[in-house]
Amino acid sequence: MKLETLGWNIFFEARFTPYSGKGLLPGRISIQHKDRYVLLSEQGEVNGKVSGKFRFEVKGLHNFPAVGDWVVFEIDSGDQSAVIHHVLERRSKFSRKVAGDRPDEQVLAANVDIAFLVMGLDGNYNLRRLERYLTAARESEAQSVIVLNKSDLCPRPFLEECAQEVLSIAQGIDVIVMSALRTEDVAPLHSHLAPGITGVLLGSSGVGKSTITNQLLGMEHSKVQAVRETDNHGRHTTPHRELLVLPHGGIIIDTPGLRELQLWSGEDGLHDSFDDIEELATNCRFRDCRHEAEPGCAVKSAMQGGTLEPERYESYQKLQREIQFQITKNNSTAKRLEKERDKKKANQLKNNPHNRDKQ
Ligand SMILES: Nc1nc2c(ncn2[C@@H]2O[C@H](COP(=O)(O)OP(=O)(O)OP(=O)(O)O)[C@@H](O)[C@H]2O)c(=O)[nH]1
Ligand SMILES: [Mg+2]
Ligand SMILES: [Zn+2]
Repeated sequence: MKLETLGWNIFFEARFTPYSGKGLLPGRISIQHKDRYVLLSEQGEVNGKVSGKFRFEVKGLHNFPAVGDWVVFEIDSGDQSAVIHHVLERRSKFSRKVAGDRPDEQVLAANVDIAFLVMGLDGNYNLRRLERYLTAARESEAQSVIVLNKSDLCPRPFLEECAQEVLSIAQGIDVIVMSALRTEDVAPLHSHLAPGITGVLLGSSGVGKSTITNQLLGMEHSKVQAVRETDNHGRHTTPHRELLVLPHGGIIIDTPGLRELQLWSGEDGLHDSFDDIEELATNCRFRDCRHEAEPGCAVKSAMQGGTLEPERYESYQKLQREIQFQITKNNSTAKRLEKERDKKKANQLKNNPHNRDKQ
């Protein structure tokens, strides 16, 4: 496999230079399965793990290799597996807060150029959820494209209404209306995925991400979930994120449906997604207007005048509260976790004679 077909370019080349010529090789993470990885490289597909030194020194979950990452590895002379020593600097990342209480960042996909935000034109359709996806996607530095899938299930008048609604919040982002059951419908996705460009498919479970992946590949690779099967064991929900090289050039990452997309630090994204509201607010009489009962509030009067949808304003407020809560929580828990980690490391050092010798 040539590195260029995997998305290698001068950015990564430059980051790899300090490691070249020492028996170290570049590879791209295709699958992550707990602590095991599948890498794509000039040597083909290799299975591997991070080195003991990496594991010991790494700070935070988000610094472990993620799908899409370029890593520096070495072939173990014994079992021929890959030993990962470094993760090259990311050009972009798509991450979320880890489910649960710890404010750990989980990188869902790295070095992504285009995020395809997939929504179904069936019961899955929800404009407010799309707004949340757009906000999170803006944080990633990837370009977003909205994909409204299952157009075959949507009666025409409703289809046009949905498309209009989505266009009204898309703010210049491309909107693709398609049915993944029709091969010709994936052509606009192909045209976004030029050779060496990496896309990721994001969206709820069952919206058709794997069906789209199979169409892009021109064959059945990812198992597709049969919606009519009610038995959970029969469902083919995608088990893990996977990076695949397309026959036309271009690279796609299929992901399992996101159950919860907790924003990591969506502040900048929030400003971009709702810049119409923020623009309005600059016309409020008071600079610190909360748009509640203040006189001369431009946001309130836009809602009364019908130029701003109250639902849009509500979701803006909701996101704002969520982000504020997240920031406060991150600050306090980050300090506590830092302490815990230092203590754990100190204990490991003390109890491990091998490490003690090295000190
Ligand atoms: N009618 C119709 N069905 C579709 C379309 N796209 C996907 N499906 C069906 O929807 C179901 C779910 O599709 P998947 O591709 O597995 O969905 P997914 O997004 O990969 O789901 P997860 O892997 O669970 O995240 C399957 O039964 C597909 O055949 C479409 O455009 N039209
Ligand atoms: Mg899937
Ligand atoms: Zn106001």
